[in-house]
Amino acid sequence: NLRTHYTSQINPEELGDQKVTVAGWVHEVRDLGGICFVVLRDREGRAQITLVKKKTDPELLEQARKLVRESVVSITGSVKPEGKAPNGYELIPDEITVLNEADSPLPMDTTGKVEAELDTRLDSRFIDLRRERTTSIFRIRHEVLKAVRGYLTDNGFIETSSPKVVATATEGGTSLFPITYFDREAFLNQSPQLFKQILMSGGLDRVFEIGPIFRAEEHDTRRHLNEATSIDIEASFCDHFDVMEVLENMVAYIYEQVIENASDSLAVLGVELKVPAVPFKRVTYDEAIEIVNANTDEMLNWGDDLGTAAEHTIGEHVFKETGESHYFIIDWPTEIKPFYAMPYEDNPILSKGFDMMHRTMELSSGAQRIHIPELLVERIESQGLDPEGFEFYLKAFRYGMPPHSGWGIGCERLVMTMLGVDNIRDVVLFPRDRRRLSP
Ligand code: ATP
Ligand code: AMO
Repeated sequence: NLRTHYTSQINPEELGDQKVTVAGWVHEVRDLGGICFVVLRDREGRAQITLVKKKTDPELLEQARKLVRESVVSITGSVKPEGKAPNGYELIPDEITVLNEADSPLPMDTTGKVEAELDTRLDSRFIDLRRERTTSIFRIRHEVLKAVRGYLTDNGFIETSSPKVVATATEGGTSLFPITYFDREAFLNQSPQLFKQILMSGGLDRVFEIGPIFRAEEHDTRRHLNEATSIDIEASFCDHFDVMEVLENMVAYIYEQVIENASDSLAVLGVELKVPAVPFKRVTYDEAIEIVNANTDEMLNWGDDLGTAAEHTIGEHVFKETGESHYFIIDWPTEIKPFYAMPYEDNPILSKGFDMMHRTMELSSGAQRIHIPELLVERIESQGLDPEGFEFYLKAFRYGMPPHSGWGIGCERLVMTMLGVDNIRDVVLFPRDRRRLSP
């Protein structure tokens, strides 16, 4: 047996004097002459292995003293209560097996004494993950995705998957990664958009997907990735306000679940979470423009898109007013929303598209969609796109397409804003950006 217990599973009251086997990395060897301490680290914590010179087989003691930091070992010993050791116990070892010896020096420091640059950490992610701080982020990400699946499943959504190799663009703004698909040109998908809409014609009624999206964003920012994880939903017989409710309630639920299930990880990161209050404030596009024009030198005209600086101004304004970081911007000009966003029937220059914002950045976009094929063709053309390329999509609208709505939220932006992380790369195990294609 290479392991019988995680270090955190050993209760000295229960297991006192019993034999256990722990396995993990050599965190530290402290040789004080008469006594030698080895600290073993596994995913769940640390254990102290104590070797008293007078009471230990000299060969075993010598082996312990020579352990190389960060090597992988399996150690069998008996449990002894010890108030000063991590988890209140120490192990008196019978046997130490080195499973894989680490080279030295290490590519980066693991003790947290020296804070390595992000690039260094990403180059050696396997070592970076041995730091509690880094692991905590990915434990929280797991809780976030678990909460998403739970929330959406409980609300009648079916989990689906759409192809990532596609023939057309969906999100006009950003560019595509072309790939070779046998003898044809193809692209990596920017969004499940067209497919999740087709599923509405299929009658799946409420679907969600958690999957990669690819965007050939040229710029190098703290909040853009070239490969991101998108959480998407689509729901039939709903308007945009209905799916906005799903979104805000889901976000509040995610925060609750993270607080409930990942309090240790939050503590490691020094983050005190507050569940966002629902409903989130709804700011209209017109109000957003007014806020920017009243509070900054920037003069926005009706019809302009909101840039990064404008988003910050609006975010701060809403935060001052409500004490909340999350809010919606609704009633956007139809012209600056994607072709699939439904214009208001009584005022078609405005669309039923919305953005869900965090004080610091956009988190999500969504809309009620156009379900009328003639109007959809008109909108595709007016955005300078060729409806012919969308035939596989348009076909689904001609044989019984219900009114429907949906949204997409970036998982990484959700996690980074939750944890107050500055750089999106910190919340991705192996980020893809302009410069980084490996590991
Ligand atoms: P879209 O949904 O339009 O494809 P997005 O989801 O990537 O964009 P963001 O990137 O958050 O949304 O864009 C928010 C705003 O920030 C946009 O109005 C955009 O013009 C602006 N923006 C995007 N990239 C940069 C950049 N590198 N520097 C400054 N502003 C930027
Ligand atoms: P949008 O293009 O706004 O909308 O994308 C939705 C959300 O996905 C995240 N996101 C990104 N995160 C990191 N790096 C990127 N390059 C990146 N691009 C997008 C953001 C963004 O708010 N089809 C629509 C959604 C819909 O209407 O259902 C769409 O893709 O958090």
